[in-house]
Amino acid sequence: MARRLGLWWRFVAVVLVGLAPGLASGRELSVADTHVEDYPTVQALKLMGKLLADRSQGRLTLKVYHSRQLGEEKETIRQAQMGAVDLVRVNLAPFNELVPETVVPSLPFLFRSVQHMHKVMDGPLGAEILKAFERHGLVGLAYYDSGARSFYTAKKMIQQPADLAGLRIRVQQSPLFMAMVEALGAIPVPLAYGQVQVGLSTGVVDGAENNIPSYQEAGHFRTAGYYGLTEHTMAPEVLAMSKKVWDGLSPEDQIMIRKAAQDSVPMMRRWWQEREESSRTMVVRGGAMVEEVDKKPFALLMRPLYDRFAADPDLKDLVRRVQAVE
Ligand code: GTR
Repeated sequence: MARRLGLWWRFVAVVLVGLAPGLASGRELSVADTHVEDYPTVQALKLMGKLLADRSQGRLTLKVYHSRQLGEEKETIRQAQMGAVDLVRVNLAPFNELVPETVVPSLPFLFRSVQHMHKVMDGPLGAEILKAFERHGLVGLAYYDSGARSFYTAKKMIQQPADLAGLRIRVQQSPLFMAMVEALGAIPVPLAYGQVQVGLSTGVVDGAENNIPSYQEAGHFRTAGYYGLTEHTMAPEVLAMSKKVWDGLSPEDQIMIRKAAQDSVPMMRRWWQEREESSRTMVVRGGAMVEEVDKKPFALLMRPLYDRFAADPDLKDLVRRVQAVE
């Protein structure tokens, strides 16, 4: 009898050990971000991971691959489409060719203020643009702040469009961004983010455009010390998931993931504001000059891009609806 019981317990133990990994092992989702670990987007992803782990009792976790560990943005987008990486945090610009709707919030001088941008992107129009990702193998989850992008060069302060004439300006890999620079009389040089610092220090490019936190984080301010606040676009960041992976999840897990992404947004915005201030202080302390600029002549020259890049009636209508948001 005792021997039979002993065998029984041994059987139970083997079955439990066999089941344990299945029970305990949840799902570790991977997410790629180009920025360094202390950057607000990466911090927000870590917060999202914490929310996910807490709410699923450790069954769903997020492994954040920051600092371009999985490659440049365009590569990580392709990886996500294939399901090789589960999520990507990327700026809207590298999506411009793939998801035409992303062109609209990237258009120059579209948003009147950060408040206007938040109102649009937090509302039905932002949701409509996130939904558009699904036709391209991705599921849009949330937007993160990215401030406004401005021009900086190694040679001179950009105060008016004429200052850009003939300069080689690095842009994101987006036809719209190339055209923006062309419209101002400069020569666009599309480069991945990770190549910009070398481009600036070797003189392959004379300048670039970005928000102040990226200008500081990537060290561009050391070589290109003139930053003129043109604030020509406020294209936000986006967090998207591989549709292949998404479709394999239960509806409960899908809801939990979307909610954790969106719940990381308010903190991200606070961190973003703080980072904009601290980065500005750091670049100025590091010797860079940051100056206000009259934006009107820039906006005027870039205006024809609306007809060119939002010629499609649906995109034109989306532009109109964005502008109508009070
Ligand atoms: C940053 C953005 C990155 C990347 C980079 C760039 O502002 O956060 O995702 O798009 O700009 O210029 O490539």
